[in-house]
Amino acid sequence: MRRLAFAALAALPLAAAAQTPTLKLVSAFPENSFDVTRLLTWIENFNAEGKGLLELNFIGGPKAIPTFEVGKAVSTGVVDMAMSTGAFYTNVFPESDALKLTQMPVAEQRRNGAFDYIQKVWAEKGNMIYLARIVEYQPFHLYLNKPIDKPDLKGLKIRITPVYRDFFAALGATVMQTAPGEVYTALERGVVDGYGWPIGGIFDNNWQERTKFRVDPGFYDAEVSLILNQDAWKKLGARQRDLLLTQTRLLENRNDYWKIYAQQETERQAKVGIKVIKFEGAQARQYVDEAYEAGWAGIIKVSPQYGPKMRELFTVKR
Ligand code: 173
Repeated sequence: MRRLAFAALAALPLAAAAQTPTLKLVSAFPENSFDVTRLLTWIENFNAEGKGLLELNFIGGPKAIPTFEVGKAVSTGVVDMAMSTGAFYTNVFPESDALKLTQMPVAEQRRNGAFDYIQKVWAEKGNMIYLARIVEYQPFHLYLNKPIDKPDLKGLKIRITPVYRDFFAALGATVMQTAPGEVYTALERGVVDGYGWPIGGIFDNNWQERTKFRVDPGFYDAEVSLILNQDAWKKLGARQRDLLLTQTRLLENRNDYWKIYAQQETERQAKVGIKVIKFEGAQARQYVDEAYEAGWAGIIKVSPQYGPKMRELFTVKR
């Protein structure tokens, strides 16, 4: 019996498994965030499909590589791949933050030329392959601990990333950048009066305990994507590339899920007593228009070369 078990074990392709080409992957979002849970399930499946051909090795979240360093790590090849958002790697190239401004689903971006243009800029300026957008339908919101009765943030200190900087600054806020991992402490210590974040995810790190109000409407669309170092891509063979494109696309094709998640998270916020400060009618329209105006002005200022074309490709004409 023991001999048999040993023989069976010896027959496993251990050496082959150890040699399977592997891409190192990190997340710029904290490990306990919902997107990461979803990513890990996907990786498990990827590795089952890719056995002997190509596998993914999840290294970790911001404890492995700090949130705002992840883009550099992918660009230079310290890691091969990452789940991140453009706002976290404006220190590689500033156009990265423009993806928050897309007004059509990524499926449409793949048809209207926007996706190809993103590929071009990401390769040229970031040494990156933009594989897939894996979060959509998640508008950003302003969350507050002090009430406001109009879109005026004078005297308020707000936690931001590049996503919100131009808009909240235009509304008069004093802004302070932190990684998601530092938001709770900033709220707890009263260092900030509020923060920007998408509709979903505030429960992942217990921010609901330190949040009184959400301001509606939301604005932009949160973008989280898979990016790959371009040199790593060049080293892959046809079958490996095919696996990578197929699997990342499968994940992207499930983005409709985020619509349900947005609804559930909205209800969950109401349940724990987070009150909604709601701008209506013309004031709401003005608020959202100002968000896009400030956002695009910021992008075009840092990228007169690509900004205007991105605006044209990312905007739905009304
Ligand atoms: O940290 C942030 O608020 C941020 O920029 C972001 C971007 C995309 C998804 C979630 C958060």
